[in-house]
This record gives sequence, C-alpha cells and structure tokens, in this order.
Amino acid sequence: MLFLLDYGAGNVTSLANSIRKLGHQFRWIETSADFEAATSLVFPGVGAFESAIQHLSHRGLLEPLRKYILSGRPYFGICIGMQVLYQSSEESRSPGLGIIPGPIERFSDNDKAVPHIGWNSSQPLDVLLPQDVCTHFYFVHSYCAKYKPEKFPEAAQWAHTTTQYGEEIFVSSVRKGDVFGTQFHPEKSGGAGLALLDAWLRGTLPAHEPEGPRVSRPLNLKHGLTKRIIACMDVRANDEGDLVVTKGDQYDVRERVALAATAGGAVRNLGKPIALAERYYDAGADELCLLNITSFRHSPLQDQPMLAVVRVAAERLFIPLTIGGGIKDTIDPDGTPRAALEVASAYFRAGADKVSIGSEAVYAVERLRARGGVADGTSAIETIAHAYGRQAVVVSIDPRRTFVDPGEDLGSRVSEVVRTTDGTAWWYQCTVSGGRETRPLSVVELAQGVEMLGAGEILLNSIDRDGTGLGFDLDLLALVKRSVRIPVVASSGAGSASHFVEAFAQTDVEAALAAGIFHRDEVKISEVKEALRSAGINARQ
Ligand code: 1PR
Repeated sequence: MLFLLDYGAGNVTSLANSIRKLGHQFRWIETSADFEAATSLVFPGVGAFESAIQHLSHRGLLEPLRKYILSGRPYFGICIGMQVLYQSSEESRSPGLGIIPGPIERFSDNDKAVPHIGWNSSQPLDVLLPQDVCTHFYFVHSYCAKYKPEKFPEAAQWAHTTTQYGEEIFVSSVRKGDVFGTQFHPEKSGGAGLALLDAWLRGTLPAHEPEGPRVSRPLNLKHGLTKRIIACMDVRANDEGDLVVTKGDQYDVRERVALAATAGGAVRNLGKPIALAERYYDAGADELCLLNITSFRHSPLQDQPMLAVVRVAAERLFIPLTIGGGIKDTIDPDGTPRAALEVASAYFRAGADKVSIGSEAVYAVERLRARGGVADGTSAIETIAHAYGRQAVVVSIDPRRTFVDPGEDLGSRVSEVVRTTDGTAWWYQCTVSGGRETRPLSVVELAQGVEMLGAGEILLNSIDRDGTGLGFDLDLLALVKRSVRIPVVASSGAGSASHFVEAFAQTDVEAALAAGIFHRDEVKISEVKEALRSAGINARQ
C-alpha cells in the first residue's frame, strides 16, 4: 500500500493530485502504526526544515519514519522530504534523520538571487545523456545539499543527479536502492515530473550505480536555470456575480462604454479562469498566477468561488500556482477573527504553491519603519514565511510614477529618481487597494522592507505600464533588482515577444509575467520562448 506523509505545512495537495492523475491509490499516514502497513511511502515537503522535524516529532512520527527508511522499503522524499535524510540543516536547530552524512546549507546570495526558484536542469552522475536531452524540473528552495564528494565521500555515493545554480553545484536527487529523494518538485514539473513520478510508482525508474569514486564536477559557464514566463489572470466577480478573468488598462478594468446599471462600463470579461489556465499550461507557461483583485473588500475565507478555482486548477495543472488577493488578518462576517496565516493556509490546502501579498505588505513595512526597522514576527509575511518557508511568500508591488518638480527636496529618495534627457524626473511610489490609494513609501523602501521581513520573491507591477503594451518599465526593474537579493518578476506592459527579450537582456530579473497579450492571443508563449532562445537566453521547451 502506498502512503503519503503530510507534516501539516506545504502543498501536499499537488502531490496527491498528481498521484491520483497517474491512476494510483494511496492513504495518508495517520499514526506510527501506518508505517508498518506501508509498502511504499512518499514524503513531500515545501517549507521549513525545522517545522517539518518539529511537527513529525510532536506526532511521534520521526523515529518510525527513520526506521521505515532504514528498512530499505521504497521511499520518495521531495524537497524537505529529501533534506531530512541528511544530518543537519543550517535552517534548523533540530537535527535531521542522519541517514546521509553532511549538512543542508543555504545558497550563497553573493552571485545570485536566493531562493532558487524556477526550472533548472538535472544531470545524472553516472549516465551520460545525449547532448540534446536536457530535462528541466521545477525547484523552489533556499537550502540545499552542496555537492562536495571529497569532503563527504559516503554522501557522494547517494548522489544521483546534480544541478548548477550560479557558481554552486548541489545535489538535485539522491538514491540508494529504493530510497529516492529529489530537491525539485516532480508534482510541479509538468509532463517531465509526472513521467518521473509514474516511473517511481511503477518501480521502473532505472538505478545508476556509481562506477568509481565520485569527484567534483567542473562549473559550466552558464547555469541551467531558465528565465520563467508567467501567465497572470486577474480574477474578480463581474456585475452578474460570476468569477471572470478581467484585464485593465492602468488598473481600470471596466469597459469605456458606460452601462446604465453600473457606475462605469461593465467589467471586462476575457474568459473563465480554469479554461484560460488550462490553455496556458498546454502552451508551456512556466508558472501561473491568479490574483483576486477585489478581495481587499471582503474576506477570502468566505470567498468560496476563488478557493474552488484554486482547487480545480491544482487538480488539472502540474506547474506552480501563485494565488494573491486578500492575504491579511480579517474578521469574518460572524465576527470570527482570521489570521493571515489561516487565510494563506486555506489557499495552500486548496493547492496553491505560493501566496502573493499586496496591500498588507505595504502596511507591514510602514509598521516596520515606525519601529526603527525592528521586525516583531507578527506580520503576514513573517508568520507565513515561518510556517511555509520564505519561498512560499511573494509580495506583489503596485508602484506608480510620481513626478518631481525641479528643486524638490527628496531626501534619501534622491538616489531612486529616474531622469530623462528632456529633464522629466520621477520616483516610484507605492499604492494599496489596487492602486486606489497612494502611500508615503517608495518602491525601494518597500522591496527592501519585505525582503527583511522574509518575502521570497517580488512581483513587480507598474500601474503606468499595465495594459499599455509599451513594454516593461526597465528603469523600475533595474532599480528594484539592484536593491534586493530575492528574485524579481517583471510585470506590466508586455506588448510583444521582444519586450521579454529586452527585460531579460537589460536587467537581471528572474521571470516575466504578462496578462493581456496572452488572454487576447496576440502573442503565444511559444513565440516568447523562441525569441528568448534566439537571443541566447535560457528558456524551457
Ligand atoms: O492587496 O493583497 O488584496 O492584493 C491584490 C492584488 O490584486 C495585488 O497583487 C494587485 O496587484 C492586484 N490588483 C488589484 N487591482 C488590480 C487591477 O488591475 N485593478 N491587478 C490588480 C493587478 C497587475 C498585474 C497584471 C500585469 C500585466 N494586475 O497582475 O496582470 O500588469 O498586465 P499586462 O501584461 O496586460 O500589461 P491585496
């Protein structure tokens, strides 16, 4: 009998969905006795090493898990499920299971953004692949087992594949007998991931036995991490109450022609969220983003249609899903208080991989600055990152250009001012509630504040460029990118495939997102990827 181990945090729903999709049945480990009945076991985990170990230990499952693995019965550990096999983690005070010698360490962010997020290649240590075979899998983590065969020769016997990120080579999968672990997420790696999972479940995954002592691998000139192309769906209820994908121009999502029944025109309807999401999955999108753009008005825990959309999307699409809108402390209509962590947990349980926080991130950084830069652990960013790991927390920023009068005193923000040759100058000011309210915070102050609080990624919109098709705001991207060490997703303004090439060639952003051109089928995702490859930029097939 196949069992799945859930440690209570992280997106296990996606793995369960993948296994069902592949036609296998499973049960959840409830008590330590279930380990006796298990003939194979999958332990998926996104999140934090410490939470995983603590949770397993409190439920009395840690020792039974170790015994199960040492018995040699089939085991598949994913991400944290692989990391716990090691002796220790820099992320945690609690030791790991100690089955593989060596530590789990943090990536260095001297030469690259951390977390490592995206599709990277995985190279077997003992089997030579033909040149044109390069399988990409989806990674999302800040900590890894660095590949140091001379220092940990016994651990090197376990190593199965390695992957290069920046100038570091880490172990991307381990295997000994029937014990297998991957740092990447097969359940989020599209067809390649499902095929790998299926092979393991059927017992047909070929084993590679080391042919001799393992030695260090030379660094490639370029790592295999691809630039991600993300399709974004802004979702809201239309005037009839149906959830639709809409799209604004500079955040105005109503048709220009006014209807008698509404203040402005009708809400633009570009399609149904699931149908569009399936189209983008089939078209090769690397990631999907669903933003509930009016959820600042009410509690998303009452917003069952959005949760239902996430559930169905996660059942059908096996790539990462980011869900945003209304991730904050709320009070239900019956007076029940709901912490942001609880709201986020509902989305993770429904199948989201990351949550995106907008307005609440601005308020959190304002509070942080009022305390003189001292974090107190209470913000939505901190509580969610603590439970699910920082890679699960995206902050969506909605900046707008604020023009500067000649001679205006901008204090320390002067270094953030963009000046054009005709003398026009502006800085980027943050907004909340979908651009409806401007706050006294610059985009750099916000980006650095959320990084300090524990955000794992920035989704960088531009109200000025949204829906215009004029291209990404390259000054804005470069400014934020050089201010933080976490990955930045470029958003707003894409009008052609060449705009993506421009963004990646002229700034170091890790991903680029578009909405309107994909919804209206003006540019295809495959066209964007071809343009990137022609320009020598890594893109997943
Ligand atoms: O504040 O935590 O409830 O989150 C609300 C979320 O909804 C935020 O992420 C905010 O950016 C988003 N949002 C709110 N109002 C709007 C609106 O359009 N009226 N949409 C909105 C933001 C921007 C991008 C868009 C890109 C690409 N949408 O998501 O998809 O600009 O568009 P393009 O390629 O067509 O140019 P909270």
